[in-house]
Amino acid sequence: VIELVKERRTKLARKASGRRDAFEQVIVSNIDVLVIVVAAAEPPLKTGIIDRYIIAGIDGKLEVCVVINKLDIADELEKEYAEYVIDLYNSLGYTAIGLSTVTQEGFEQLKAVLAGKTCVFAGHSGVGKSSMVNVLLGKEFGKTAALSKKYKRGAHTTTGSVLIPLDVASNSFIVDTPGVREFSNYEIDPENLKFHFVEFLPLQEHCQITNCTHLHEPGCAVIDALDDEKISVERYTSYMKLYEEAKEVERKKFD
Ligand SMILES: Nc1nc2c(ncn2[C@@H]2O[C@H](COP(=O)(O)OP(=O)(O)OP(=O)(O)O)[C@@H](O)[C@H]2O)c(=O)[nH]1
Ligand SMILES: [Mg+2]
Ligand SMILES: [Zn+2]
Repeated sequence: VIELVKERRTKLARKASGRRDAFEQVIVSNIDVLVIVVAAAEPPLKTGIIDRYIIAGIDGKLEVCVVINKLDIADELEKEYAEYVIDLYNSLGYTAIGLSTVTQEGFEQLKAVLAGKTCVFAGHSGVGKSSMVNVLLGKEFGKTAALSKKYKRGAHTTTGSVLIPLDVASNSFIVDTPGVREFSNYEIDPENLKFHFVEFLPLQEHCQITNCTHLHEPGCAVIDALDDEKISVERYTSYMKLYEEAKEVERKKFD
């Protein structure tokens, strides 16, 4: 049989809700880099969605890059927080970049990530994914639109995923995707979740209890590291939240 459908090497997938059950929706496959786009302001920066995407990236065998856009409109506090978040993800080994499509700061660093790769831009609506594409192409390619005045949320301007050749000679492509209201991972095994948090991995062998969940056990090296501020409160909070969510899904399954 001639293989007409290429085997999926990598993927970005999420949980979608069907009429009866949740199912795995593959947003895009056979890409190299997941570029998670958030804004320093408008909409306000929250790290939870970054961690959800990182987990999807790990499961889909994707390289991960975190972009914090709209630095130009961030006030002092927002700028400080953006810097903190950039340092956090860089320290975890993910490339994190501060950006503005207005001042065009950060684009040299972004271009270095994109070179020779197929990348997907993903994130909330209105964070500036299509605006980034337009800056990279040097022309208005994708439609962009202001946030809704009333809700200060993205207007869901991009309606379908598009593959955009950035530099055919160097084999660089971007997939621009529609912004999401929220992002949920498909079927996380709660006991498997901890392996998606890279900073937990070198610590787990120092936990007193084998199979430690790092949530309540005595002599837990991850909780100790959290107390010593060696693990960020944001990342640990994401872990707790996602663990609870994954447990809840499991409970419902056996109901
Ligand atoms: N001040 C500022 N505004 C920006 C920046 N990047 C994008 N915007 C604005 O943010 C709004 C939304 O930008 P889009 O590029 O449409 O956002 P998107 O992420 O593609 O949104 P969806 O297609 O709905 O997912 C537009 O009004 C842009 O002009 C930036 O760096 N600074
Ligand atoms: Mg868009
Ligand atoms: Zn532990």
